[in-house]
Amino acid sequence: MNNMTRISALIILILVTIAAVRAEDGSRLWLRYDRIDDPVLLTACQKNLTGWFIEGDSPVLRAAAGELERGLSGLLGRAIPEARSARRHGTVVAGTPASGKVIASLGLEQKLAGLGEEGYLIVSTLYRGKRITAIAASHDHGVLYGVFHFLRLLQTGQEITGLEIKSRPRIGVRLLNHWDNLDRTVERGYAGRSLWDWEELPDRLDPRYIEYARANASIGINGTVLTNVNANSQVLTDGYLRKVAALADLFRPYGIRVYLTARFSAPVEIGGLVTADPLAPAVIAWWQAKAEEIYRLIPDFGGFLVKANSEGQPGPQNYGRSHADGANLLADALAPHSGIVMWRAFVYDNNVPDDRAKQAWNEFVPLDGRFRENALIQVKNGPIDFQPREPFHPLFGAMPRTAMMPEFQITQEYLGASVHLVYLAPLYEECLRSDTHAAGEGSTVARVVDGSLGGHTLTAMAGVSNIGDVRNWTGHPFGQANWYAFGRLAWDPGLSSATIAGEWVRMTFTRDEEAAHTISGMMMASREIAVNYMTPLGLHHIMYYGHHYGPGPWVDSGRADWTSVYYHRADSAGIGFERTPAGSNALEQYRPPLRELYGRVESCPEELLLWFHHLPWEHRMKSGRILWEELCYRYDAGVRSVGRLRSEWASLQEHIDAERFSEVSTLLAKQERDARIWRDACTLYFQTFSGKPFPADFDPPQHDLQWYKAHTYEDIPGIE
Ligand code: BDP
Repeated sequence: MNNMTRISALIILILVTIAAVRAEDGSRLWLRYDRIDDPVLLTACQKNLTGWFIEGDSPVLRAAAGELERGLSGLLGRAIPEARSARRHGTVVAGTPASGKVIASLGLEQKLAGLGEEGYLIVSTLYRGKRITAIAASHDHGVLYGVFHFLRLLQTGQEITGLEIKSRPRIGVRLLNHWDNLDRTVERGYAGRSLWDWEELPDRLDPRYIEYARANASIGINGTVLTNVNANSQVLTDGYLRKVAALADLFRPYGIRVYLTARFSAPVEIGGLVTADPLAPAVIAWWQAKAEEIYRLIPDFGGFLVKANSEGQPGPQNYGRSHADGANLLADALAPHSGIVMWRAFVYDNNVPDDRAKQAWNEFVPLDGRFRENALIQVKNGPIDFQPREPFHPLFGAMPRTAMMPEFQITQEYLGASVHLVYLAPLYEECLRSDTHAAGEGSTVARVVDGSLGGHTLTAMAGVSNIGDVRNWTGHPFGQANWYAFGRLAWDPGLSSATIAGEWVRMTFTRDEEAAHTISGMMMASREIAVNYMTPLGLHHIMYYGHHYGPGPWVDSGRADWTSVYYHRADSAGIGFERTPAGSNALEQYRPPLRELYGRVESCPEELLLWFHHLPWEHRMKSGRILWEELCYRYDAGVRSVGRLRSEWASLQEHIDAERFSEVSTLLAKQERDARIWRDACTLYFQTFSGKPFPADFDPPQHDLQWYKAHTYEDIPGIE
């Protein structure tokens, strides 16, 4: 190569490298820290932010420092290294009163007292005559969270002067549940393989582990259950525990503890015992020794999550013992080390019950008051299984003497996998805001969960992760919003899904007001749209057997309460699951005002109508249409609305980078295609019962029912 060729090769290489670095592959999540693009705002921020420093030194404070440096330098468009003091106007000082003299001199102790270990203050104040921003907390973790909050203000284009912000989490334990297997497959995962590379751990530590920890810390998540609820006891063996310890070491500076799923039969499978009976002394001793072993390696290990006696998982009932006996066995082993047990209420009886929706309540309510202080019951948001819409689970508010935590699904098992744009925060919010009436009006699920209703101090919330090893973490670029929203709501269940969407869009896509407004609007509409084209009017569990992605209302074989016909109960007389006293009476598990509300056809919200009632096809709906027509209308409206989402997205081209613009466009096209399949398949199938023609303005299905029954999906990640 001559010199000229060398130089041009070098230039090309540099350009390619810059392009690659700038590639918008979504890997930076909402922590992009790109330079503020509004010149007026940028100048104002540069003027008001001249430097930063962290008072004190610890791994957590170093993580906070790293984030401040990275965030401020990126957002302000120039390198801003750590300053040595607060002698200039516009310095950001972060720390605790114990870690340095600036924060100590501000007299914030009183205000900080009520904010706990994770809460923080962000205040604009004067220090020796200079205007500074103080990010103060009682403990280092609070400082880290405060730093992320401050950066969020900049990322979302908010004021950074005159600040007087106070925040503390309303829920103590804010967890992701990974349904990740040791072979790196992910149950109901649609974003590639598990992040945890068990073969390489503990020797090689993938840099993404730190990225993962940063992302979680930025939204307040402080724990992660690394393994699937359908557990493998191998993870509790020495070799694996050392791998888990390596992850715990990496996550610790970001305030994240690790937890594991405990397979109830582990004492037999890896301990050589002949029984796992929770009352057997040898079993008790085994778990105690196991806990000691774990805490020797991981001093801040969080505890266990357990799925027992459900869908084939072993549990205490195998030995004639109760869920309380099982949970307490593990709780006692963990208690000396301050660990907790999260015992799931998602239980499937071996016998098919008269109504699957009643089972958890029936099994758990009699056990109220029998669980240890360090045990929580982890309850899915609804009584069936992460459906597009369910009423809140009646267990919330029904066990006042027990700590209850909700489990939401972030991965979209029943909501279009990583292909459909469905923003789930409205679903989470709907559940959290539901009034259980447990102690009169205003006894919302959020108040059960944050402990304020029952006076519980141990509080927690879990989200089943949608994260995998694909470059953008979640497959669908908008899947990131569900991870983000879960964390934000776990910190403050009172936040609105719209506020969260607004933040996320500005951090992830654009700060252009109009464009951000359009994207938030798309997100806010998306869940109801999916309900319409999948399971309108309270229908549920009519997905295809196995993959749950497409429609399968005809599924009628196998265990009854795993079939669709069990749930929709369509016949020539009508459709819907009668849960009033005239049917299964699941209604009885709700408090009287709700029994009345849901129990009467006239007052039952239409979106839950077929959840609680079996109604004739001719039933007159609020729209004036009969039920059959309304059903067709809803399915159709769902598909049309996806068309609207597509054109809204198309209008945003100039505001979105080419890579993500085209990725989302392609996904929306697929979503429309598959929403249409839902609509056509379900209306054709239900027509075989209603015997009625399609409404005049209803575009007839594109194929016959046989075609839909035989249809398979070749291009959906994670679906076979
Ligand atoms: C269902 C999933 C199944 C899970 C189960 C659970 O289909 O893969 O194992 O929930 O939550 O939704 O245990």
